Amino acid sequence: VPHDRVLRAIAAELGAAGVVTDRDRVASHTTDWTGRFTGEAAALVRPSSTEEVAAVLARCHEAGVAVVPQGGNTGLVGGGVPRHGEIVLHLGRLRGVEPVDEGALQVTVSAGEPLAGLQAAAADAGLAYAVDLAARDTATVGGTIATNAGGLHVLRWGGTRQQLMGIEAVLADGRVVSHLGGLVKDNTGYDLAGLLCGSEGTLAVVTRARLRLVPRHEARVVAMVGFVDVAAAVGAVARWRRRVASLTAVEVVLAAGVDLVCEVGGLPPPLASRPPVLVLVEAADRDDPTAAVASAVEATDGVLDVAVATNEREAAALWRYREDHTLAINTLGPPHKLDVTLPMAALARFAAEVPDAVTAVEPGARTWLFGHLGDGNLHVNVTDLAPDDDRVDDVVLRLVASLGGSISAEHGIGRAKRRWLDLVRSPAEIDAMRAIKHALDPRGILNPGVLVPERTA
Ligand code: 2HG
Ligand code: ZN
Repeated sequence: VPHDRVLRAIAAELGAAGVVTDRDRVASHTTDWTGRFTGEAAALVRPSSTEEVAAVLARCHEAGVAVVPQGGNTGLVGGGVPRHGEIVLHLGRLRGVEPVDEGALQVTVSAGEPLAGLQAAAADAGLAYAVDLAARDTATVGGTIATNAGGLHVLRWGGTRQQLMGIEAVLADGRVVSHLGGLVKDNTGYDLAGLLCGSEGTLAVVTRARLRLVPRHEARVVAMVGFVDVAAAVGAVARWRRRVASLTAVEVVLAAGVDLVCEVGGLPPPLASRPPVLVLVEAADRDDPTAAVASAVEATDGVLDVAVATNEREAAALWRYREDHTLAINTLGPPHKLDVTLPMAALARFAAEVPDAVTAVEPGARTWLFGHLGDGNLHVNVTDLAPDDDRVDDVVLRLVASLGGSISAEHGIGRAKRRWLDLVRSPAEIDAMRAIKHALDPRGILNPGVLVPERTA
C-alpha cells in the first residue's frame, strides 16, 4: 500500500508524535462539527513547522497520496474532513503569534493558532483583530483564511480576505511560497494571498499569515430590537448604516430560534413582548455611541421593543441569544446548513418563502433562520431531515439563485454545496477555477472532492 510507505517516510521526518494511526484518535478528526459529514482517514499527520508541512506534502505529492488539511474542524460544509482514506493534515501544532508590529498595525501568526489567541495578542497591544465568530476558541487562523471566514463584523471591516496582508503557504509539491512583508502597496502581479484565501485547502496549505489589525474601541453599545417582521428589520439596516458610522454588527434572529436557545440554555426571553423578529445591533467607537444608536432606533419604523445592555455582562448576555443558535440547533440532530446571501431587496421575500419551500419537499422538516442581517447573509438551518437527503438543499439553493443571491456567504462550498456551484458561477468561471486548481495541484492531492465540481462528460 503506498500509504504505509509514505507514512513511514513522514514519521521518519516528523518523529513518532507526528503520525497518528490509533483508530480512536484518528476518528475524532473524521467527522465534522455538525456530525453531518464523515469519512475514513488513513492517518492523522501533525507537523509542527512549515518545514514539516513541506516534507509531508513533498512525500504525498511524490506518491500521489491525497491530503485533507484541517484546522479547528469548526467548518460547517464538510471541507475539512476526509472521505475515502486520505491523510488528515492537522495544522494545530503550528501555534504562535509573533510580536505585534505597532508601527504597521500588523501581526504575523501561525496557521494553527486559535482565532481567540490572535484576538488576545491584538488586545494586549491595544488593538483588535477585525474578524470574530462564535467558534473563536477552536477555529484556527489558518482555517479562517482557507475559508475566507466572515463572522460578526464584516459590515464594519470586511471578511478575512480584507485583513490579509500576506501569506506563507506550502504548495502541493512541497515548495514554500512566503510573502509576509506586509507592504500596504505591493502591486507585483497575481495576488496569491487573496487567491489562497477561500480556496478551502484545494490549492496549497497555509502555514503563516500577515494580518492587519484595527483600532480597539472601548466604548461599545449592544441592544436587542424587536420588529414586527423581517421587512421592517431590513428597512432598519439601511437607516442605521446611514446614520451610525460606528456600527460593528447587525444580526437577526427569529422568535422560534430564540425560544430554542432559551430552552436549551435555560435563559429568560430577551424581550418581554416576544416579538417575531429580533435584531441585535452593536456599535463601537472612541466616544460612547449609545446616543447615536438610540436616536437611530427611535426614528425606525416597525420597532416593537428594545433592550439595551448597560454593561459588558449584559452585552454578553444579549449576544448569547444570537451566538448560541448553532449549539442549540445541533441538539436537534445534524442540521443541513445553508449559508446564503441575498440582495437586501430580496431578503424579506426569501425569509417568507423559504420555510414553505422546505416543507413542500419534506413536511416534517423544520427551518431555522438567523444571521448577519447587515451583510444580507442568512443562515438557513434545516433539522428533522436525513443527513444525506439533498432535496431540501436543492430547492433552497435554487430559490437563492433565482433571487440573485449566493449559495455561500461565508462558510464556503466544501463537500456540501459543490453540486450547486454552477447555480452561481458560469461555465467559464468554473473552467478558470479548474485551470488554477490543475496548475497548482497537478496530481489532485489537495482536498479532493471539495469546492471544484466534478467534470461532467
Ligand atoms: C454564525 O454566524 C456561523 O454563527 C454559524 O456562521 C452559522 O450555525 C450556522 O449555521
Ligand atoms: Zn455566520
